Amino acid sequence: MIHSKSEAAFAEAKNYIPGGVNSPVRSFRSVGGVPPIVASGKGSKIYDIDGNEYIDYVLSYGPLLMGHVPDCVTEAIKAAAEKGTSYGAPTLAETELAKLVCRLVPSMDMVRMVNSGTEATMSALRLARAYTGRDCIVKFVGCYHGHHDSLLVKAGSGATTLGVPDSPGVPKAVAETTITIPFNDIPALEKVFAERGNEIAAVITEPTPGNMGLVLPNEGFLEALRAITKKYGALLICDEVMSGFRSAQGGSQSLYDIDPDITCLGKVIGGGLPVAAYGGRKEIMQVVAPAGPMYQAGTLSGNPLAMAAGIAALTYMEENKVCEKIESMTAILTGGLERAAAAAGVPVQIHRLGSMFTVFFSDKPVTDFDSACACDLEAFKIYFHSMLEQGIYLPPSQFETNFVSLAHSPEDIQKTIDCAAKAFAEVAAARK
Ligand code: KE4
Repeated sequence: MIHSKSEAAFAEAKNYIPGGVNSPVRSFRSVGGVPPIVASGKGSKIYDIDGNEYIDYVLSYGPLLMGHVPDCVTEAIKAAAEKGTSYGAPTLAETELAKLVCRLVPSMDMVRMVNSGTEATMSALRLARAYTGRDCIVKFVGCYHGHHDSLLVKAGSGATTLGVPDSPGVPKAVAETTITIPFNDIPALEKVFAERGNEIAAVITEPTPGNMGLVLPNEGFLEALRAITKKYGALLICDEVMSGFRSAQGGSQSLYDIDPDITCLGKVIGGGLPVAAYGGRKEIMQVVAPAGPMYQAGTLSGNPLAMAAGIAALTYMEENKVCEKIESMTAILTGGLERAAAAAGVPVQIHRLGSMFTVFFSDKPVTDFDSACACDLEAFKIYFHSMLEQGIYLPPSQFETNFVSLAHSPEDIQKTIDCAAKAFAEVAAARK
């Protein structure tokens, strides 16, 4: 593949944007090389400015459930744009999307729209602190909930990818109110609550973490989490920004039958435009201004373009049973990847949930941050670049999750498996 135009464009971008990107993981910093500069996307494909075509498993890190520019979303955005892009006033579309979200995620009686997952989790924390009158929060090492101070502590995703899970700039006083424990570690959870239970406002977790790669909860872990938070009067915040409408139509809380007090959503809810949300039981959400005293606001929150895109995406998803269809396609893909890795003699752990999956380069189970970090990152690099050069665009980090869309065809899946067979063979050869 030729990448000369991307190389030149990326060099220029770095003169004006830190690292040349507006979000660190896009920089390829951890895998090396120059990221293709994307010119367009359609369906399951993206095209870079050198004219290369890729089957896309990043899909904007989750939002594009139907693939790039599905007609249902594009038409809705065009129609909304012709009427107006933002008003700073209430609109019918905001209530329509709120009602749709509350129906699809029954633990949410009410919901507030914001513009990013970071805003959603930041606001959810403030709400938990306001509702309980307590200051401390508990998070799990390797879970990523966005880049605000309280949660950028032992965070996953780009923070781990770039080796800065505890970012400079987070005040010590703030970090001290954030208690971190390993995911899937019930004894550690019980110890923290025994020692500081009456200080803890909430536990926030990705119920099925996707930011250390896709790591699944052990049997009984989420149930124990729900029980102990109830026992001590702490709130349970499920951060489903990634897993919402991805692990299942009702999110991971529907798969594990967990009833959180607050849920955060993002990505798919906006159909590719900036929408995120936090919501939960009415008695909790009534604390949010102007109904209650907890302040949170946003100039572009609930803007008409994003609402139109979200309504179109979620409506199409529900009416066409999209989640089920993509799940079965994803299972075919991961089955093929497992067979290809075995044939090449490369030990991998492949985790799949709904339309999300991660290939961990490890010969041991991956159940938390430490076991994810023990993966063979050199092997991942070889696999990643081999796939990229063959026209398969994967998230450029072992600590990310891959996504499949409705637009991924059986031919795309088979090509991906065939390319992976070659990539695994390159990994095996490099080990000799
Ligand atoms: P944003 O602020 O990036 O919209 O959402 C933050 C966030 C919150 N919670 C979860 C579970 C998330 O996965 C995210 C963001 N996910 C990453 C992908 N691992 C976004 C990619 C990026 O940082 O560019």
